[in-house]
Amino acid sequence: MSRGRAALAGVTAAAVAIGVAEPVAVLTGPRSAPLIAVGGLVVDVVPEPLKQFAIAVFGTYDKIALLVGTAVLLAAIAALLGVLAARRLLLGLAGIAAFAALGMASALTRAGADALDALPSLVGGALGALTLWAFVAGPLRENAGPWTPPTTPRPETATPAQSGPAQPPASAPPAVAALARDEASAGWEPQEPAGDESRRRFLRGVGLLAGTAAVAGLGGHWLAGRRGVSAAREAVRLPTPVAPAPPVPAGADLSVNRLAPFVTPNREFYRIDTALVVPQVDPATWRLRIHGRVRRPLELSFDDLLARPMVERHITLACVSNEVGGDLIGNARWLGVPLRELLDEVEPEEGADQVVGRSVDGWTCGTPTAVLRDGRDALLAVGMNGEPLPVEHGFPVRMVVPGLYGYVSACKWVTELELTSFADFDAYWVPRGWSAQGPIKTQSRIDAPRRRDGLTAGPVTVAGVAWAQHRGIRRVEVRVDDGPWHEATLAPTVSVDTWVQWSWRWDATPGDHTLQVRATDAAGETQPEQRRPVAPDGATGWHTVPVKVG
Ligand SMILES: Nc1nc2c(c(=O)[nH]1)N[C@H]1C(S)=C(S)[C@@H](COP(=O)(O)O)O[C@H]1N2
Ligand SMILES: [Mo]
Repeated sequence: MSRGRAALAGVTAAAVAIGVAEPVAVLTGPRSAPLIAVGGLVVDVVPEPLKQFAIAVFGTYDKIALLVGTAVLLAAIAALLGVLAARRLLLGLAGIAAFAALGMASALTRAGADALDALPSLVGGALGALTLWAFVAGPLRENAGPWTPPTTPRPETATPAQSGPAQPPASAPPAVAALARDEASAGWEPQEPAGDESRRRFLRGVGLLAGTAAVAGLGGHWLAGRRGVSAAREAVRLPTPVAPAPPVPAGADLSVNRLAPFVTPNREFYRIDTALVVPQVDPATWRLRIHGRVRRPLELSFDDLLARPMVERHITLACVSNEVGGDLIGNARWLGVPLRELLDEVEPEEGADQVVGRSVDGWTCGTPTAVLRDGRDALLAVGMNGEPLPVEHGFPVRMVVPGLYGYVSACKWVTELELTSFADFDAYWVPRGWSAQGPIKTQSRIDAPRRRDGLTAGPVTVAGVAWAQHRGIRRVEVRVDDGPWHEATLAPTVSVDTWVQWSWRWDATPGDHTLQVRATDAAGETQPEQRRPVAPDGATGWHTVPVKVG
């Protein structure tokens, strides 16, 4: 078997393994599919700098990049396994078994996994191994005899000694000629078909099996998608809040071209999480357990939650991984139950200084109990901008806490609140090098003009947003080319928990210039010039934008 064929056989076997696992995963849940399960394990174990690199390079496409990367790596290894198998079949089969075991182990170690989650990798591995065997030693192997005895009658008078393959008429087209030759040789040498026949059978096998893998994979994926919760989400009727959101003041939106809108539409809201497949949580079976160091543990259904008085608030959510000038920030109108009220009911014990939010997928965040009870509008949210939470933003229920980065507070698909202490428990990102405490740092961003925008000399509107959630913004200043600072005009905003838009009229002169912005919070604290990276507790520095004026 040539190396090329052996490699192709290996890749086909891997494709079969991954493809047929998909329809099985329709039964056991998308997170048990081998590619997703292993990818999820990779997300949890890759070193933080690499993850940062992925976020920086691929932006929010890091997940697709991870899956494509995993697939490419897998194909390379599978090709190698094919070559290995051609020499010693057992080695190739052992390689496939090792991969199946990895897939099974990954699926079984995910949060909330049960024994059935091993099934997709098991079935995939078995059929992948069967495929490899078929190519290397089974019916699809090189020089294997035909599957069914040839029906072509032998040429009447021919004997192996005196007659070669029958010759087609000289005028026959090449395909017919090839066919004639094949049939003849099949008739003559059942154990040793000509190289052409063998190659054709090999390629037919590859095509058929790869096609089956693709159909099974895509079909399974599609079916799994139909089992999602979008219908359940559409059926949710959100209650009217007893405390509606204060209206957005006229003028909060400066409506400058390229400036982020005051309220971020759900479709444009940034998304950050460790979930390779969006958890599909059925509100009918959803439960929230509030437990741990409390005197009166509480369990709520979705209907219990909806029956409670709801408040609606604009709150600006920000990610700790947001670089200076970055867009991992958004402002929405959230509808939910105040977490303060729920905590009052369960009566936390003294010293239970941390509330751990736990998602259905096992992700955790740790929020200071004191912050949740200090009177701010920390919400157990069910609505976002007038709709049930979008599935990727945590449907049916998530946390939203003004003033804290998402990684310590904004648990999506939340199913548990556990009262504990910071001394006793580290949430997901803490052992990975991020600070246990994550108050949002004061920041400001220039949205208009953008980097290297071509501008014409004369008046130019410089505009952007600034935020210091739960403290509020007092002042925003802009400067050009390290010149004097100019105070920008602040648009009205809803509350200290939301960002604020600002603008400044610049009389631009021809040439290359640098615009810079800095904000001061309501306590009089100005954001520091010193640039610090996002880890461990949020970037600092002034957003700087080079522009060209013609
Ligand atoms: N279950 C779960 N919730 C999560 C996360 C996660 O990885 N899993 N990431 C958090 C982080 S880091 C941020 S910044 C916010 C982002 O919320 P969004 O995706 O709705 O913008 O969600 C938080 N909630
Ligand atoms: Mo984040």
